[in-house]
Amino acid sequence: MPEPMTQTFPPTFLWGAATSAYQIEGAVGEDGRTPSIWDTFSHTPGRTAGGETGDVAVDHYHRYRDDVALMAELGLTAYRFSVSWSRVQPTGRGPVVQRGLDFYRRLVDELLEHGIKPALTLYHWDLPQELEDAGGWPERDTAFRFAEYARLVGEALGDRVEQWITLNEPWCSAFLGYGSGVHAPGRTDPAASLRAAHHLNLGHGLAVSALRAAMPAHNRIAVSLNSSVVRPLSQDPADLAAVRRIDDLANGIFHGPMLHGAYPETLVEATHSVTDWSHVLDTDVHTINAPLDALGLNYYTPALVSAASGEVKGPRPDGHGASEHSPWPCSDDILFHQTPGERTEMGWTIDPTGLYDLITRYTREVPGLPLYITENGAAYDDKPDPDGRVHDPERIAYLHGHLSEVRRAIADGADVRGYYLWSLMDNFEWAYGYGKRFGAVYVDYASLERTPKSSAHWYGEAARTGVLPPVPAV
Ligand code: IFM
Repeated sequence: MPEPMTQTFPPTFLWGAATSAYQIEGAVGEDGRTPSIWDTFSHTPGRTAGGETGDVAVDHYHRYRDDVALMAELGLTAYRFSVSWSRVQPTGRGPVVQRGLDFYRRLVDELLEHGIKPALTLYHWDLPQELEDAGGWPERDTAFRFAEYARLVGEALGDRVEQWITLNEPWCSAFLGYGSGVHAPGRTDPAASLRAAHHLNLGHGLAVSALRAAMPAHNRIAVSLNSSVVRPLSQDPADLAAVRRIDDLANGIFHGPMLHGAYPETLVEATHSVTDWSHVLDTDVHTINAPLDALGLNYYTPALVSAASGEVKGPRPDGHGASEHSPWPCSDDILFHQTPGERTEMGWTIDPTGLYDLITRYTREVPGLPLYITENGAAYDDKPDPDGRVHDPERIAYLHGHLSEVRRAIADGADVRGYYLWSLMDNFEWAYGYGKRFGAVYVDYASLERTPKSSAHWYGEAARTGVLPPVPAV
């Protein structure tokens, strides 16, 4: 029986997969690359599960041709990857290393030859270590270094890449990197995390202008935000106020200046005990508010919060890793709760309606700005069968549920132009090491052999037909 029309996507819809440099490339010491903060962090005892690092990762640096061929075989029409800053501009300043850029030229050419549209992310968390040694994102100069790097990459690849993304999930860079310390560089200073957030914003705005000056005018520039869907535990005014605070710290702090030209006043008030915001200079917000061509949304799970009654001590789980230090500045009076329902291997509750809510929120807030789902996916404990095949019906159900919500939002008027599954293949999941498998393609970490899981075939069929195939019975 044919699927209902509601499962049919627009013919121009992009069916992509996403990855990032440090999570897949390996080859950390080759062709002039120098350490990024993630090399330093992962090599620091106790920072990642089992002391695992991205030294080899899934060796994409050497296997990119096969990986692109596999994407094409599956039927994907788009691929989102990130550039390793310390591979193309090792110290974070000065001239580029052509050998580093050549890798991305070859990758992009290979994608184009296979009819796959590249989407290039400039920064997916791997700051050159020398820039961290000079102060990192809490330092204003890092924003200017980022813009310079953006210009260099724009000049080199702007002729063949049309879709550009400045930052991936700046919330994680600022608040997991400098607040809770579960991500590189592992600092735990609330004031530094707020300064980092501003300088990431400023770097984004400066990079947009630098890219526009360096690239053909038809190229499209976006940012990928992991905008949280924050829900209240109850309708109690104190819980609703908790939602507003977390929404400011998760979302408003980025989309405020980027999309609306101002930081939320409530954010500035709520954080006055750790910063007076004097690091924000008069013209900064105007710079950050550079017009965009699209917005990338990354979504995994919603947050459920309430006001804490009584004194709260110790770490409170918010789904972002275990730390004695909260990534949420000035929010010790707020509790995070586990949303009821089935969970993925990350412990993240599966709630596709959150994706619909996110899309419709931005459709309302920035009407006319095209949206892309630049990440969505799930980790499961996938294992090959004795016949070598990898069946992951849970991931198929997850993808079906979320893509159905994307389709529903489109039917309700949202301009969603594409979807990038996280992730193309199993890879280095940051502080969790290789223990969490997000891939549609299984990677045997001993042999580095790739095996498409059943979800890869399911997703490939969706990409080839533009229609969501049914979910197979388990
Ligand atoms: O693996 C990460 C990715 O690097 C950024 N977004 C979330 C993914 C899953 O945790």
